Amino acid sequence: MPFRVLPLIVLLALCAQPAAAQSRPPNVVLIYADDLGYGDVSAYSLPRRSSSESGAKAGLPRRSASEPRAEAGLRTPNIDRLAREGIRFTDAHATAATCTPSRYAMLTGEYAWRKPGTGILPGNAALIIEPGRPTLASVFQRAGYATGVVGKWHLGLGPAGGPDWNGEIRPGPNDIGFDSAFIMAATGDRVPTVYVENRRVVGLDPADPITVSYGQPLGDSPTGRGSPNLLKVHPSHGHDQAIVNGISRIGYMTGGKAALWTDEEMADVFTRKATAFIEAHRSRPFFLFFAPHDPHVPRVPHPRFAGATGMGPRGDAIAQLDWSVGELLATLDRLGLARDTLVLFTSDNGPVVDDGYQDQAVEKLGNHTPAGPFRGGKYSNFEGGTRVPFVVRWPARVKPAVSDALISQVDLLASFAALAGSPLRDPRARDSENVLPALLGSSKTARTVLVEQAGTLSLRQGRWKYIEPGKGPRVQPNTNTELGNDPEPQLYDLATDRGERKNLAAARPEKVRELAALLGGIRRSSAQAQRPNIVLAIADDWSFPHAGIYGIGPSARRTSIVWRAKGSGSRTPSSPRRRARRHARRC
Ligand code: NG6
Ligand code: CA
Repeated sequence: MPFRVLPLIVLLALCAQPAAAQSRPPNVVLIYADDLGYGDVSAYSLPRRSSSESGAKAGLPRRSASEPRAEAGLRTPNIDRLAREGIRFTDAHATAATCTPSRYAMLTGEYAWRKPGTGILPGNAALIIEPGRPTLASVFQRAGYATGVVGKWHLGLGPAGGPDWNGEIRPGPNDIGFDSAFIMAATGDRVPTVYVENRRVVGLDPADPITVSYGQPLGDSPTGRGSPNLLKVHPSHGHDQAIVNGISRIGYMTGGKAALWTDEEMADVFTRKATAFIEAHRSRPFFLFFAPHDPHVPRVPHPRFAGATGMGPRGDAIAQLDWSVGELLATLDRLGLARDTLVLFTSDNGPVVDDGYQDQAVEKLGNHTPAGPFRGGKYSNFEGGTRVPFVVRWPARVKPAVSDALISQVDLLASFAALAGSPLRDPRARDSENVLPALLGSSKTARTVLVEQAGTLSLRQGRWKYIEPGKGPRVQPNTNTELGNDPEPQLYDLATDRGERKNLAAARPEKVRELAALLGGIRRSSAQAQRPNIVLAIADDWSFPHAGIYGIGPSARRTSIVWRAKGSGSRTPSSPRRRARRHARRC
């Protein structure tokens, strides 16, 4: 080889490699904890604080030693590592204060309150995401990613009427963009207590078919209500129907004995599946939606976590969750994928202490504040309902920081679509805003307004929070949650009152009116309203065209009408839109 050619080849090879590496989009791992509060992560309860957390911007005194802090027992070193190496967001929100609506909105880009039937689902509900609409998974799939979901689903399965647990379960995650799925149908406290892999119940013996009922009890199978002596974990409220693994649940179930899960092994099973997915797809871009069940009830962590925190099963389940996160991070490190993988850690709603089982969560809480400095928790209109831990790490692109940008999980669809290079243009995903610059740290701001969903709707705009009047109870006595319902409007200035203690509605009626009107506008906006219709009317002569304009009816206001006369040199009518509207009204 001539001497002159060699450096050229080396140079070309050097140039080619980084180019190829750069052109590969990042892997994305979305870790979605269940019922984990803002204050449950030690990076949030013992933080390097942002200006808004320290009160510096608002001119507040720094937090005093007497304010709540996580006690030494509850540490989340792996989630903290993500926060240290990435961006820790302080004003990021689940879209709702419970699971199903949060997951629905995050996956579809549509606020769940727009769609009836998206409340907390029973375990035998039909799939509530219609195949064909864009989802978090389908945008990655379209961009050539391998896509997978592991963990809690709670978005229903099967057609109207629910799934056939003994046959093929369709439609499900595989029909809305996931190449592979290993899930539980609903929650740990709801039957059926089995895993579903792609379209089948795992380990089902056809000779022992599953029957599920959310109405009548099935035969004379023991229940928590009738046979409390069979229980190792007792309910505190509800949860007194089918008994599986010594724990009574919501709903009745018979059969499927070989397929029943063991709660103590669930985190291991899901974590193994998640790390296997990463391993299997190490050589191509992948999107993994990893949705652990911890620390949702029933809290039955593996015995190796028993006593890990001194806070009883709730604390130990959080330690287990942190371990799962650590396993995923270690897998990325081992495979050399960490640098080019965006890991996003967050939670589906705020925290709850007693959610229906006598698991010592209340007794062993000590001075721990699961919702951090915020009021309320799961089920609540107050910030504790939706403001959750939210951390983004992507070593190749994202510099460690703390961000106060206002973000909702509903934004992940548009943002990840932009990240994957397949921008979203479907009006059904209209509530999703592309906040990628904030997620990657190049912008300090994201949304200007955000709707929070619990018993009623709230609107966030900058420092302001408006909670619309609601008829529900102020407190849920079973869970001891301040729900934030009030027949009067509520207005809080979160810059000076993040704990939502001082209702300013009476003092600032104009602000209440402004925010109520804004919320009303968002509520009324529809998919069609986002995109105008366009009618191109071409007149053959000067008579009004009868075809095309007829039938617009109520859509006339959002219809742009382009009026042209046929042929060159002819005049066009002076006010085509007004004439068209007048005509549409007559029709
Ligand atoms: C409630 C359950 C609660 C939990 C919740 C759903 C009772 C009394 N309470 O109805 O235990 O399962 O539903 O939680 O049944 S979520 O995180 O999936 O939204
Ligand atoms: Ca939840």
